[in-house]
Amino acid sequence: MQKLDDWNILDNKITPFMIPAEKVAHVHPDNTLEHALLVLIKSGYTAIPVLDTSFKLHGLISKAQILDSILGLERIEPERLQNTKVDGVMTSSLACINDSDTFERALSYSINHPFVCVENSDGEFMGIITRSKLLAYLNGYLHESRKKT
Ligand code: 2BA
Repeated sequence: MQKLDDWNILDNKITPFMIPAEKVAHVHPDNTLEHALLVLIKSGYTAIPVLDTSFKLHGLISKAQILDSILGLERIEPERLQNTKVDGVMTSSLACINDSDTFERALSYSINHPFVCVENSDGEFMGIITRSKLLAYLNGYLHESRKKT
């Protein structure tokens, strides 16, 4: 079998794998946790990006973070859902790459992140690249390469 060093796949641009911003479920930093939880439940996703009205990326919000934030000492306090904003609970630690970055960079980030956010050179959010899209492409590429050897 060929050595991975010989393959060009790692240098491929990432934009063909990107889910564009308009198809990415997201919430705003000043939305309530109640709204964020509704979006998360309706979309079916575990975590989604937090974007402002200019499509600038602020962080990520997950179902687990929201549930953790309404845990009281002795009971769950659902009233906090209406009184707390997304930016008080979201994490700003996330994986983000530039739209000119390579497949290799996206793949390396996706080891620890189910999705990687993509920004352009002006810092605008362009979309996300999911681990499953990268793995599906890599899987197809490896099968094709094996057939040729
Ligand atoms: P999770 O929500 O934890 O989803 C893990 C995997 O479960 C997804 O992997 C997908 O294979 C499946 N899945 C979950 N919800 C789904 C749904 N509503 N429709 C179809 N499949 C669903 P990936 O597709 O690799 O996505 C990785 C992560 O990227 C997701 O993690 C989610 O956090 C985020 N994500 C994916 N597509 C998104 C979108 N359109 N908007 C916002 N976030 C998205």
